Amino acid sequence: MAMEKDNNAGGTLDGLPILLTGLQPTAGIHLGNYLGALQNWVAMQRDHRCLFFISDMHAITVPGSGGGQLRKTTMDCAAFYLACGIDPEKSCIFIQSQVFGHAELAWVLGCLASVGQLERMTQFKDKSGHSGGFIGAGLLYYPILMAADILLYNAKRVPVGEDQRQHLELARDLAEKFNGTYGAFFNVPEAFVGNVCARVMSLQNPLVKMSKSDENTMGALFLMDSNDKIQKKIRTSVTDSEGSIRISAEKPGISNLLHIFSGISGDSVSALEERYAGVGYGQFKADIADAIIEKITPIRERFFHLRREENFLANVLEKGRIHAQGCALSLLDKVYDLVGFQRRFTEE
Ligand code: ATP
Ligand code: LTN
Repeated sequence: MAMEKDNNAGGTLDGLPILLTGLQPTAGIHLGNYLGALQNWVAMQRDHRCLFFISDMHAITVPGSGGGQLRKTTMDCAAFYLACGIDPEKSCIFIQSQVFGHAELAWVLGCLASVGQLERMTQFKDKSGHSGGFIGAGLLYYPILMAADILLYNAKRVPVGEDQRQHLELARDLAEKFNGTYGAFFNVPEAFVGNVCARVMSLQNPLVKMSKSDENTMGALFLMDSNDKIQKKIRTSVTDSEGSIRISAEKPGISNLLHIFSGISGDSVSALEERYAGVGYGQFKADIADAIIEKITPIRERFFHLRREENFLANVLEKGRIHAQGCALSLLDKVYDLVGFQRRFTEE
């Protein structure tokens, strides 16, 4: 993971596209996060220069998520990255709040965004609607911080699920606005919305996405769930009474299970439809649960092992922090220069 901090023009580094993405450490990692994000990130390490970070600064926009719990879930998240196959020898892994520059660049970008633009964000509307009366300014500012995360490393590709696409659009917009205002500087990042699992749906309500914040805990399947719990969640997942296993808009529950099965097994949805023609839902669900358990068990074991290896984890994150900080400061200096801020005379 030898990245030269000044060598990232045009969103590439050493001839490879720079890829950046992150997860919020708000709770456990669920199957949507794994199939829609982590599993794909692992494969992307082959042909990208990757930065994977833990967006703890975003996490505090959710009321009650800070403090000791955040400290713990941040380390859980780091351990999950490694357990799922992110390789610290190939990729830079770091914690957002440990790198100076994210909040600073967010300030500069925020001065180019309109409040109306932020108020129109779907996630802001959803989350502020469920906020119980208090709408934190951080919730409104969240997409600007996300734009700063991306632009601070001049990332070219940003893998995100469907739910984050609108935020990516804002990041693109702000890159263009900055370039138009202060001179061409930022690469305009591209969203990288993956495969059929870009939107894994709730097991209890297949019309909404599987989410950590779902009040119905049977709707989300967490990588930390016991095998019994996995079997139970899949067995009780909502389907229909038609009895055929095929993709259809009228069969959101079965369609979701087929997508999950395909994401876990690597088999195409049509191959699965063929294999399960005439098979009952009970058997289908039992096979999915088995496939999930087979895939998740080694990840869970690696996770627990890594969580006990505190020094190893801390060293990986420190190495990532040092690298990310070098890139971030170098880029921020150039941004400050273009904006017209006075130069610092000391090297950090
Ligand atoms: P929350 O419930 O708080 O909104 P979340 O479960 O959506 O959280 P995030 O941390 O916001 O999780 O998302 C992490 C990554 O996982 C993002 O790239 C996101 O797009 C992806 N992701 C989240 N939920 C799903 C899902 N149901 N299907 C596919 N990808 C998902
Ligand atoms: N908002 C994202 C997490 C996130 C992110 C980013 C993803 C924060 N900053 C930059 C990609 C690039 C989420 O909730 N999934």
